Amino acid sequence: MKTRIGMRRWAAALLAAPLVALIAAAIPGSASAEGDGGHNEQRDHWGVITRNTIGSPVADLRNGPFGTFGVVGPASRPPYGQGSLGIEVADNSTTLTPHSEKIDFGNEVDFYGKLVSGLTQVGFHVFQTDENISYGGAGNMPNIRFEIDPNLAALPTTTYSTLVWLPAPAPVTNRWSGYLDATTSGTWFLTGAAGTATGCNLTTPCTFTAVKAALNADGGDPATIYTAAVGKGRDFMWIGAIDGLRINNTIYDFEVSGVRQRPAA
Ligand SMILES: [Ca+2]
Ligand SMILES: [Ca+2]
Repeated sequence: MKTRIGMRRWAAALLAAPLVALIAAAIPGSASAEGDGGHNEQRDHWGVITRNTIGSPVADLRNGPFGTFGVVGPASRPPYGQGSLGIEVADNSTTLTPHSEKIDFGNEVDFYGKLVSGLTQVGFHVFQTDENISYGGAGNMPNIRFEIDPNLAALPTTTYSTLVWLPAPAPVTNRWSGYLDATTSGTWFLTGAAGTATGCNLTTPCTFTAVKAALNADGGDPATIYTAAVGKGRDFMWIGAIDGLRINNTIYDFEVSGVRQRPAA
């Protein structure tokens, strides 16, 4: 009986869906599937996080890069769609100390309040160049950053830290990498007091599993996410691109038209 009611509701929803879409398309200003950029827009909350950006770096939803010249096949084009997030950060262009720039391109809405312990899949594809390695070594790579409330019992007044992924050197240069899995490669650290308390700081970074365990060890209120971002700085000059950021079961496909969500295979 229950199944039959469920089926009827499902069938009714299926029949109603095209009608809703038609109405949405017909009413100016209504939220359609493509979105209208209005107040109820859910599609794309991604952009430069102003608080975390220093200097005048570039985070540009761009076409390509297609290359480097002479490279053919899948490594010569963005892994998803036609475009990517181009990042350009200089190392000596502000009057601040250090003089380097910083960029965070992220989302301050959709991850807010979610549990750090709920992060199971994280990673991206990168376009790394030999020039970037000459500027800062093989470890000169962009990062994934989650601003979080660490909620550590030992630090009751510490409500902010950034959980940062330091990728391992890119496996290939001057072309697109495959998927770089942040849960199994590179290291993670926490900024500020939470880094000191957990032992997962910039000097002694941890594996993904270890930093999650360190945040969980005290029990009580769990660590929660404020924002998610990809970014670079402040350290070395870096000019490259990122595409296919994965967070759990969603792939964020950076395109000129915006950030498209794709279900992870
Ligand atoms: Ca793309
Ligand atoms: Ca806790």
